[in-house]
Amino acid sequence: MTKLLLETLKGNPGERVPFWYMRQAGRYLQEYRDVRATTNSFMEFCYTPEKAAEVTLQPLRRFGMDGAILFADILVVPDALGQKVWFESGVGPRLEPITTSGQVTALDIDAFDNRAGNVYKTLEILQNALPEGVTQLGFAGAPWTVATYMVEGAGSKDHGAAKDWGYRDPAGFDLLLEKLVDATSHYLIKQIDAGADAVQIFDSWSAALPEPAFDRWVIAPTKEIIRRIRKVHSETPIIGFPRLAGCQLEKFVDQTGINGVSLDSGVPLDWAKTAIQSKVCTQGNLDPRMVVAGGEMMRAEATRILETFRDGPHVFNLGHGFVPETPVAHVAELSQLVKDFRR
Ligand code: 1CP
Repeated sequence: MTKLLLETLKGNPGERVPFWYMRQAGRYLQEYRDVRATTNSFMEFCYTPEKAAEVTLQPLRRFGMDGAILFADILVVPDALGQKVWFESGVGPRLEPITTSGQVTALDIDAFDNRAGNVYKTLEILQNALPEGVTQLGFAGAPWTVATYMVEGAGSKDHGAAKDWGYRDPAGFDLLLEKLVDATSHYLIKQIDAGADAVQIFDSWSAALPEPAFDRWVIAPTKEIIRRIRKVHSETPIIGFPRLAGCQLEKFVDQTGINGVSLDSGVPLDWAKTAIQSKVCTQGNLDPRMVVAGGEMMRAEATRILETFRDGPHVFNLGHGFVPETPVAHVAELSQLVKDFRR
């Protein structure tokens, strides 16, 4: 059976527009909360293949998405490199900050698979458990976004610590990004080996970087990761998500050689149809808060997205992840609307 999402990412759209949602697994689902409650630490939860595979499948049973996104987190990479990572409830991710080149050198790529091997095992379980026709998506955070957490030691609003390091000591900061390029390329190649049909690189914090920084910290590392993956898996589609990159999106597409781009909700549709979809597959971009609200606004905007991109390859998705308070009934209604739409 052909995989509609995979074919669409390769530039061969079918009769229907495939869909999946960022954070389709997560706290808005009772069954996720039930499994989550059986493990204390979030990282340990990510590293328990049976549980991670189960929560990957849960949203598909309810809503019939065309894609199953591996359940893990972007912070697996620093954790597997040996940085201490933990999640504090009500606060979010915490890390022991890395601020010197000495600490970067100490990050140990040779031991990476001791921890990340659990994630490959999740994908192996899913290979046998996935419904027919469903595309398996792997993912990783992009080096810049992962670096913001590694340097700050937590999530941050302005990524001040990472920027300060990069602007004061560009060569030193490059060492960290290079280490992340090595780890992330390896990690994504191993995910594809273990069954991922396509992979997404999340650059959630690529917003508001000045042009030279965007070129050096977003485009260059992403381009290098893509080059390394293609050397081994030349046919596997790669989706980029330089969130809130605005008009830098166009050069991101031209210079990285990415196969698909996930659009945040602020990207104007007609512009993206001309500037992006004419070159690669587009994905997105319903505002997740519209699914919280539901109703006519949600239906109208979802339909506008489907109609704008109907003539080329497009994957229906959100502009960012579901929030925990999203009503399940709204997700069900949205999913039916997308499934019923014909190109
Ligand atoms: O138990 C919980 O519900 C904790 C919430 C949660 C979940 C469900 C976290 C903590 N991570 C995840 C899983 C996750 N994270 C997935 C797989 C599940 C799916 O999408 O269905 C993916 C792809 C991610 C990716 C991720 N993690 C990103 C990139 C995408 C984005 O949201 O921008 C980022 C930035 C993270 C870091 C992270 N993980 C979790 C939290 C609370 C955060 C911090 C976010 C912040 O700094 O605002």
